[in-house]
This record gives sequence, C-alpha cells and structure tokens, in this order.
Amino acid sequence: MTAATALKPAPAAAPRSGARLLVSTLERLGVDVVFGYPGGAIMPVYDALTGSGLKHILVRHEQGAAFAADAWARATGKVGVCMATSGPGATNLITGIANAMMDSVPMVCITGNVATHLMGTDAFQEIDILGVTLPIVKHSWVVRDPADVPAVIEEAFHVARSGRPGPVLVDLPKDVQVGLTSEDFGFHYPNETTPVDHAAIAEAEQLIRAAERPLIYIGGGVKIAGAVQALRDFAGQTGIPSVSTLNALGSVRTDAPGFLGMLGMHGTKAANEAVQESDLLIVFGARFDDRATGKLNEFAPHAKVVHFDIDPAEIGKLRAVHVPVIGDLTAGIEALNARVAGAPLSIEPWIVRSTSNARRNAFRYDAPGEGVYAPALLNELSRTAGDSFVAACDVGQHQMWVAQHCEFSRPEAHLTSGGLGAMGYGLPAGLGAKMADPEAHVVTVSGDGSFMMNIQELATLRRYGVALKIVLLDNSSLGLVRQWQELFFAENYSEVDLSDNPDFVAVAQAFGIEAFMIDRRDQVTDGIARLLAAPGPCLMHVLIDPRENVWPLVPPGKSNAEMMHDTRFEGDM
Ligand SMILES: Cc1ncc(C[n+]2csc(CCOP(=O)(O)OP(=O)(O)O)c2C)c(N)n1
Repeated sequence: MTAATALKPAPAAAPRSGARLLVSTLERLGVDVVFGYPGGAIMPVYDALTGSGLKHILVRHEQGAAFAADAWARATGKVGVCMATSGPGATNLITGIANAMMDSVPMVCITGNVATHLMGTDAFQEIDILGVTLPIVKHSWVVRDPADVPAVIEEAFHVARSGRPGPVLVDLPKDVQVGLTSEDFGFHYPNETTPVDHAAIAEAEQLIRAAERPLIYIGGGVKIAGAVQALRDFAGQTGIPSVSTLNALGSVRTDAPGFLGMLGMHGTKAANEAVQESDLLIVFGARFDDRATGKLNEFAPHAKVVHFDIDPAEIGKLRAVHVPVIGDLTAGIEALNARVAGAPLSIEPWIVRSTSNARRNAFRYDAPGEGVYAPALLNELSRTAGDSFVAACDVGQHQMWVAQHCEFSRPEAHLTSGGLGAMGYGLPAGLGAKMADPEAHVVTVSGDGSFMMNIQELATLRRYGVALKIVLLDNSSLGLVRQWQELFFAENYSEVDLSDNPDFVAVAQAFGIEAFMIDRRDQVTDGIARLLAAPGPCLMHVLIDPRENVWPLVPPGKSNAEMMHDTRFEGDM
C-alpha cells in the first residue's frame, strides 16, 4: 500500500461525534448518494444525516441497498456507498458485497455494531460482520476510536477504488458513533501509477506480428480501468477480431466490425469458434471464468496468450501465459497501440473468415408463432432506445438473452451480476443506475423468479420518482433451471414451476407504478414505445412461452467446441 501523508488536523472545533465525523468525511469525499436502511446500532449515523449534504435513499431491504450502490458505482465509475445496522441489517448486505467482489466493483459498506464493550457477548443484534465478510471484501475495519473515523473512511475509499477495485467494509460500534472527539485527521493518498512494462509490450508486439489468427479477449477490467478508448483504438487499427465476456459487453460497440460476440456457455458460435481456432489470445482484464472458457484444458487449444491485467494474481491462475503485462490497462494498451501503429498486420484471411462466420451465424428473430419471442423483443428494445440504452439484468434465461440480443454502445450500458449470478440484482441495480444517469433509457430486464427476490424496491422507485423501466419476461417458471432440467436431468422438472405467480400488473399498480401486459408479438413495438415514453417508473409484463430455451449452449463440463444449437434456426438466412 502507498504511504499515506497525514494532513493537518482541521482547525480545532467543538467536539464532534464519530457519527458526525463519518457524515462530514463522506461529504468531503464528494459522496452524493448513500443507499441504506436504519436500525438501532446505526441510529447515531442516521441522526447525523439529517441536514447533511448526503442524499440518503431508503431502500426496502438492505440487499437492495448493496445492489443499488454496486450499480451506481458501475454506472458512474465512482465508489458506491451503502449502510445498514448491525446483525440482520449487516447480514442482508452480504450477497451484494459478494457480488461487488466477484465483479471488482468499488463499494464502501458501512455497518453499525453494538458498543465495543458488548462485542463478543452475543448481544442483541450482534454479528461479527467482519468475520462473516472476510472472504468477500478487499479489506475491512472496525473503528474503535471516534478520532479514527475520518482516516479510516478515507482509507476505505482509497482501497475500494485503487488497483483492482472491490468492496470494503467499515464497522462502527455504537459507542464510537456517539463518542466525542475534537480531532479530525484525514489522510491523503497519492495516485498510484504502475510504470508500463515496455519489455513485455515489445514481446507482446512480436507475438501479435507473428500470429496468423490473433483474437482479442475482452474482460470486465477494460471498463474498470477506463481503457475503453485505448481498446477500441487497438481493435480498430489492427483489425484483430474480438470476443467479450458477459461483463465486458459494450467495451467495443456490439455492432463494431470485427466484434464476434460473447464467448462461452451462451456465447455466439462465431466467438467460440474463433477462440478455438485462434493462435494468439490477447487478453485484456479478464479472469478466464469457467462460464467463458468451458472445459479449461480444451479452451483455445492452439493459442499462445498475452495477458494484460492489473492484478498479478490473475496471471497464470487458470491458463499458462506467454507474455504477462501487469499494470494499468489504459497505459499498457496505449503503449501497445504506439508500437503497432503504422505497420499493418497481414491477417486478412483470418478477418474475412471470422467475420463472415459471424454474419453467417447471426442470430435470427423469425421465430414462428403469435407469441412474443423474447430475443426479438430485446433486440428491438435496445435498438429503439439507441445509444442511451442501459440494461440492468437479473439472472436467468432473460439475462443471457439480453447479453446475446441487445446492442450495447458502451460498457456502462450493460449491468449484470456476472461473477456471482445473483437473482434479485436487476431491480435495485436499475434503481441505482437510473439515479446515476437520469437521462438514459435504463431498463431492468427481469424474470418472474428474479423479480420476486427484490420486488419490494418498487416502493423505492415510487418514493423517489425514479423513472426506471422494467421488462418482466414471465415464463411462469425458473426458466434457466427448467432448461437444464429439460436437457440434463431427463425432463424431471423439480421445483421450477411458478404458474401461481401473482398478477404482476396489479402488484406494480399497488405500489403506485404504471404497468401493463402484452402477450402477442404484434404488441411488442407499441409496448416498447409506451414503456420508454412513460414519464415515471413503468413495468411491461410480457408473457412468453415457458418452453423457450437459450441457444446456443455449451453443456456443463464440455468444451466450447461442443455447442448445442437451436434446430429451428439452423442454416443460413
Ligand atoms: C439468489 C439466487 N438463487 C438461485 C439462483 C439459481 N438460478 C439461476 S437462474 C434461476 C432461474 C431464474 O428464473 P427467472 O428469474 O424467472 O428467469 P428466467 O430464467 O425464467 O428467465 C435460478 C433459480 C441464483 N442464480 N441466484
């Protein structure tokens, strides 16, 4: 960690409580929004919020606070902040913390706790939240002296956003919140810059120039590092085709020439075939997740690997790397761009082969029948909303359809629980994203199972007038699990039926949210128009065929070369 420089103490003032110091430190750090839920052990902080410059959003479940803060961070590039009381409040944050950890999202989670003299006594609502969250945070602190509050909070923000970002936790016992101090020490962290490894970049260039079938493998680190433009320049000037992980969609525009789509379990045929055929993978900020690689020892069997990453722990973790380039992605890719500029690669046959494969295998939307075909609806939705479209997804078939069929112009446009795959993310994430970017067409795409997991946040939308749009793709089942049972468990449909769902339109209306239902394909265009034009929050409940599956699919444990396809759509257009 970088050495911190102690700042001068603020001019001596009347003694202030730890809670007031927390609030003033958050203000000083430029925090504008905090998502949270109060309770006994954090009441002094809530008391101190009154009249402060912080906008507190009262969600209806702490998991919603963590997911909303996560999406806020993804949408703005800033650190998301959430807070909860001790015990059950704190444990309700856990899924959101794990979600941020898996996707490297900077987040500061503040929890109240029982007074220090009660800690370890099984006091009312006491949980060792530090112990519980240890494996899913980047770092955590219990503050034991009110005078330490500013320094710990500043350090927490620094740790959350520096290097490979992630969630951190600050636990504030109640006596620390009420305790008074005249001290106010802050800390200032200089910006860390890792020098560019020019020797490694030169080796990377050599491999790129020697390759006949190079392929760019884009991971979520590109967006996190702010390396989108550098990546686009690299892809543009070299012509090297690219594939993306789920989390990285939009890093190059999904309609950019040479972009072959998402790789992996529900990736495109063109992307997976290109990976298997490539002789060089140029990996930018990706971690070789198993949903992307399929059976690891058959993944990209002919490819050497150049791996750019800020986290040395990722290098060689799952796949041998020929040239590691450790450090800031933007600086690394820009240095590579400078080397490859001006001397074109001779990979024309490979470009033609992979891009014509993509064209030949492009998704088709001419499904038979009167019913709504969800992939077609999602494709039309993203095209209608245009470049300001932002999808906040839940988890399931609908999530994969969004990844496959929506057009994304920037990585902030696709918010998804990638690493953790947490149902319930979509609605609070949409709330956070819409608050971060009120002008954008932010749409939560959810399934009937996922939506129920945080449905209470409809109340939060209503309270704050957040004009989030919701597309609820209702197949009366836990669709993705149902699909696996159909394909891999001999059609033994165990506990996936949701045909007794409530009337979602009536439920939304009861929360004060505009809502309507469609169930025919000829209603899709008007439905999308109505949804996007609605002045406030609005839900479009879409009934879809419960038997519809996500294609293509790499069966679990199989190689990406062994994709299953939809026989209805085989062959050229
Ligand atoms: C919190 C949580 N519990 C369970 C799962 C396992 N799971 C993954 S997809 C899925 C079904 C999702 O159903 P739904 O939200 O209706 O979406 P669909 O697949 O039908 O589009 C389940 C249960 C999960 N990912 N997250």
